Amino acid sequence: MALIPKSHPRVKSLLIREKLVSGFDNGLVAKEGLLAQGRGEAFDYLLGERTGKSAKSAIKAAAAQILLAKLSVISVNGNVAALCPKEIVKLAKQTASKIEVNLFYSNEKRKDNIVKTLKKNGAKEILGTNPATKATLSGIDSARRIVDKNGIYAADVVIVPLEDGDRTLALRKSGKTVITFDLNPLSRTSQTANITIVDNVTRSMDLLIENCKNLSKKNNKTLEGILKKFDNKKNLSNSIKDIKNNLTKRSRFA
Ligand code: PTJ
Repeated sequence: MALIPKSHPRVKSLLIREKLVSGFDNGLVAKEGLLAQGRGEAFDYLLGERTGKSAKSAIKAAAAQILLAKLSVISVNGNVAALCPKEIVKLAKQTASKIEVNLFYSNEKRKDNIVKTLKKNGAKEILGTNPATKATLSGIDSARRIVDKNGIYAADVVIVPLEDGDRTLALRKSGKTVITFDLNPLSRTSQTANITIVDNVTRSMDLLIENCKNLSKKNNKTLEGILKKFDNKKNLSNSIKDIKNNLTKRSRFA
């Protein structure tokens, strides 16, 4: 950390990268997770590294959807555990959501490390490690098919930050509503989820918590109204336009 001066023009991005690197050193993040972060960084750059209007409306819709859920579950992978463990626990507490560890590159030791980190940040119950409550999600071949029967398997709303497209599709096919955070508006996950927050999870997780807190005072009719007005395809197309407009603006100064 000391190697990155506070005055560096790219300090925010570099510090996020450091979280991933220490997450890798501490056995939370898969090697491939570092590459996933790089892909995210590139899209973040194109988006202007800010939470745009489209991301804000997806965050509001996501909050309404989580508050309307019978059972919402936050799926945690290595990258998310390294980037925002405190916020995951805060979101779960604010919305009475469950937390489940679910890895693409499955590895028991890494799962244990993620559980320990979440507990250190205040989580009480974490699903996804008990073989006695294992269930299988159909239509998916990766390790992500193994879920907890009291968690993702039973959920009506699943929050899947930094996801791969296969499981999003499998979750949708099994009738669940999927909320994702993905900086790439073109990814299969982004295109398949019900609500896609095209933003860096490190910026938007706090905003989601804040929106959940504010909307928790509203009745179901108001929450349903927010959802009715939200159109994920249109919102994704606006995120793509945000990239295009940002590039147009930047090209004037090139
Ligand atoms: O810990 P595991 O084993 O479950 O593995 C996790 C990763 C992320 C490695 C795995 O799910 C994976 O390979 O994901 P993908 O297919 O690379 O997709 C990750 C998506 O997240 C990409 O579209 C990236 O652009 C996006 N992304 C990366 N970093 C961020 C991000 N989106 C939001 N915030 C970020 N910080």
